[in-house]
Amino acid sequence: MTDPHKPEIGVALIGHAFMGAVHSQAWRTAPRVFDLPLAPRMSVVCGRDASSSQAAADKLGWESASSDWREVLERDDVDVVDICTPGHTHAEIAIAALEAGKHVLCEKPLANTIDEAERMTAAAEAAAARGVRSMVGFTYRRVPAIQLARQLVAEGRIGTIRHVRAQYLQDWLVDPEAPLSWRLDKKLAGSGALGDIGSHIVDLVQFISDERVTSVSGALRTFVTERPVQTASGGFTGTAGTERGPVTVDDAAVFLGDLSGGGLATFEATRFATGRKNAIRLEINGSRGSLSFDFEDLNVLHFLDLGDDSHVNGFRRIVVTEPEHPYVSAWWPPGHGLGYEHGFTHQVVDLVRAIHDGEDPTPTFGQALGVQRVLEAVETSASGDRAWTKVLEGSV
Ligand code: SOE
Repeated sequence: MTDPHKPEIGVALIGHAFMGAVHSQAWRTAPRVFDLPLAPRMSVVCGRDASSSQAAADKLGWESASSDWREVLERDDVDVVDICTPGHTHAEIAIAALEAGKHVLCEKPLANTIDEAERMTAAAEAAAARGVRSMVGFTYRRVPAIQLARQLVAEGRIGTIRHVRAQYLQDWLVDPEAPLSWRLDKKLAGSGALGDIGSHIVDLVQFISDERVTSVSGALRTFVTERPVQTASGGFTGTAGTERGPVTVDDAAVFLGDLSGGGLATFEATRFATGRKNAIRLEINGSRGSLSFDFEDLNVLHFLDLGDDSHVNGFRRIVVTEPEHPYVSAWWPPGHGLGYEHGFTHQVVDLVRAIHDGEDPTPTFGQALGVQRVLEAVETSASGDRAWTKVLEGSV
């Protein structure tokens, strides 16, 4: 049911596994919590299989189901195409959707190859000239504490950035018998920890600092090279049979980066950080102060101001749950805190507002291509003798 007093904006979701379910919750929730200028209508969910797509429609709240994304692009009740499929399908679906005049929200990483990402960016820029918008799902940008971190950097409160320490630590592959899912297949996922979670921290560092990673030196490692093939999907682990198959992506990526403002960054993205579940850890040291964040405590930002009197100088713990903080006032009374899913709702809110206002939402495909170029430079460095490798400039 949509708000009868507002013009509708019809949405199609392509892919209804883990990410599709999270995006569905965002589309359901956004108009109920935020005052949106357009009323999202959850028109259709699309997957490869008709009966599981219908089951997803019933469970996740979509009006109808389809097993043909091309047919979905022809529908008049679809204005936005939300792409939550594995990376190898992003380019074809996104480009066709943009050419059909549909706004696009595409999950990260933007694509599996630079060539795909460039073609997607060109299509997005051509579509923007016709008023068709596009956005990439680097959702963690919309965590209130991350927004506050960017604001503090922009206000000059930590001064010139010297060091960035960025980690994305998960442990869902520590067990060597964990199933071989699509995320471990280079043909489908493009890369492993590097693209899946390394892309998030590259984006976050560039977003918070408003600087670019200009060159890198990196190493990639696959610790477990063969696993039991996944038989039934269950989140990103699922169940496995007796057949075994090769892991064709990295389990972990570590790299150093030069920042355009003269600072030095270290990055670590791994699915083998035993005991760490979704620990996105960022620490930024500047000439006037420091910031520190950990997604496992996502309502908190630590901030040190070198200007404080020396006898009270130290990190202060800011609980980012107050009406003054980005997005928070629409939710619960002060102090009650947000979780993983809220960033996805904020993403939908910002996309719908941008479409209504005729503006290009961020992150753009061009910005995501910039992230992709960093990942490519890491792969180039890691495949040789880990030499410093320049990140190519330019959007397309
Ligand atoms: C799996 O590593 C994953 O689901 C990523 O693909 C998401 O982008 C991240 O939000 C959580 O972890």
